[in-house]
This record gives sequence, structure tokens and C-alpha cells, in this order.
Amino acid sequence: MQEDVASESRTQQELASQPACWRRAGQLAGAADVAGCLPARGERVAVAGCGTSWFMAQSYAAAREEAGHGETDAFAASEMPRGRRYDRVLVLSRSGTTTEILQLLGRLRGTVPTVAITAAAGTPVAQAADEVIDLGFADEESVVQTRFATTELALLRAHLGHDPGPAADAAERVLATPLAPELLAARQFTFLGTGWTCGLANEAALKLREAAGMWTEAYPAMEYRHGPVAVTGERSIVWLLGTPPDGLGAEIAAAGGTAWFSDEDPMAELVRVQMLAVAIAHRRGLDPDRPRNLARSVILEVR
Ligand code: F1P
Repeated sequence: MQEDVASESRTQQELASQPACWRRAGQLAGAADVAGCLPARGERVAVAGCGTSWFMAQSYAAAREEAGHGETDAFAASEMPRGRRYDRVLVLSRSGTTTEILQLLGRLRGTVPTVAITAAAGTPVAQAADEVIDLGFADEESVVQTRFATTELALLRAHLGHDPGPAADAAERVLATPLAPELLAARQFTFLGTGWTCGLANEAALKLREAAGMWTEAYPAMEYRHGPVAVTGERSIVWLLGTPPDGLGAEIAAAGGTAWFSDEDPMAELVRVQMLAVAIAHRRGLDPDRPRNLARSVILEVR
């Protein structure tokens, strides 16, 4: 019954459409106008965003370096250092109206080529950036981002040579699988990643906080032993996105927690986290479509 209610939320409907969106992003990555805006091999690149978009920036930056395409830094838009030299700056913003993104683009104007990836090409970000990639097909009504964010990451990774097809197949399997009872009953979650999945771990933790108000944390996997293990205990889930470091499962069990390692693609595991966030929100009497204290876009009064 609880899960029947959950399946009716807009957030649930949108997150369920991710496999189709990722496949479409894979096709789009080959289109000349899109590929022409994205960083060429060897360019020195910065990627900026806020919230979910910042975490997608982290994932892409690590994936681009891992693929040998060039140095890539990811920043929260408010924290991008002044005075660094880049060949291109990418900004990620679903809404196209986030204040810190517009301020950053204003500051960079004329100093470096800028590209915005957005779901809303008619918004101020399109005027503020030199080039725009319009992912309007993946736009969302939900406050909490799911499909837009993962679709832009699928596009960016496809540009690096990663076919999103297998991840989309895996996400379909995940969507068809009921959530495990121990996940639904958890008290606390710690998400761990390595390389490009560190950004996914941050995003997974954010999703459960935003939609369900859960206590979540996220770290690079090898950092788990350096403090985060202290909060693991009964009904803690330590969720590894990607390959677990040797010995970590035993240490999580010794700390009294449950290790959740999956063989599925990390992007598909993020879909499982999104499903869980919606389900836990309903169990806690929350509406995932109306998350507490959040707005679809943060627009600040600029003085
Ligand atoms: C980014 C963002 C979301 C967050 C919240 C506020 O917006 O921080 O990630 O969930 O709704 O906005 P955007 O710049 O990608 O539109």
C-alpha cells in the first residue's frame, strides 16, 4: 500500500523515465552541434553547478580525467576560484535561473568560452553563457532533481566514449526490483564512491536528505575508515557505488552496519537510491513532490 502511494508521485514518475532519457542522451552526444560545444580532448576545463548539479559536475570532472581527456576541476558555482586559467567553463543548471550560476557567468564573460547545459533554454542562463545545450526533453516538474541530472551526466559521459545503453538496461532492472526491507528500515546511510562515483555518492546522500529528510553522509570510499565509520551501527547502511576497496565489507559488519554492494552500474544504483528516497518519504508521511524547505531553483535577492 505504501509503495502504491509512492508510485503515484511526480518524482517517482520522472525517475522511472531515466533509462529512455539516457538512451536519448547517448544519441545526442554524437550530434555535431552538441559535440562541438563540449570540451575537446586536451582542453583544461572547469565545471560548476549548485546542489545536484555540483555533484554531477564532480562526477563528470573525474570521469573526464579518468578517460584521459584533460584536467577538469569541479566547483560549487559560489566557490570557483578567481584567476585560474581554463580553456572552457561548463555550467550545469536545470532551471537556468540559479543566482550563483548567473553571477559566475557574468564574472567570466569575455574571459573564457562558457557553455551551459540546461533544461530551460529560454532562461537567463542562455543569455549569460556563450553556448547552450538544451536538454529540455529531460526537464522535470519535481523540485528534487532525478532525470535531468542523470541525463546530463549520461550525455557528458557518452561524449567521453561511455555508451549509456548498459546503464539504462541496468536501471530498468533496478526499477523492476522491489526495494530490500533492510534499506527501507534503515536509520542512517553512508554513501561511498571512488573516482567518478564520488559525485554519485554525494548525490545519493543529497537525494535521501532532500526527499525524505534522512541522515545521510558521503565520502570517497577510502575515507570511510578515517572517521565516518564512527557513526555506523545498528540499522546503518553503508552503500558503495562502484567497486568496494578490499576488506571494507568486513569492517562495516564489524562496526555493526550493513554493507550494500551491488554489481549493477553505479548510475542504476543511484536510481535505486532515488526510488528509496521516494518510498521512505511516504513512510515518514512526507510528500516527495513537496520537499521541506526547498524550491525548484534558488533565486537570491542580489543587493
Ligand atoms: C540546483 C538546485 C537543486 C536542488 C534545489 C535547488 O538547481 O540546487 O539541485 O535540488 O532544488 O536547486 P539548478 O541550478 O540545477 O536549477
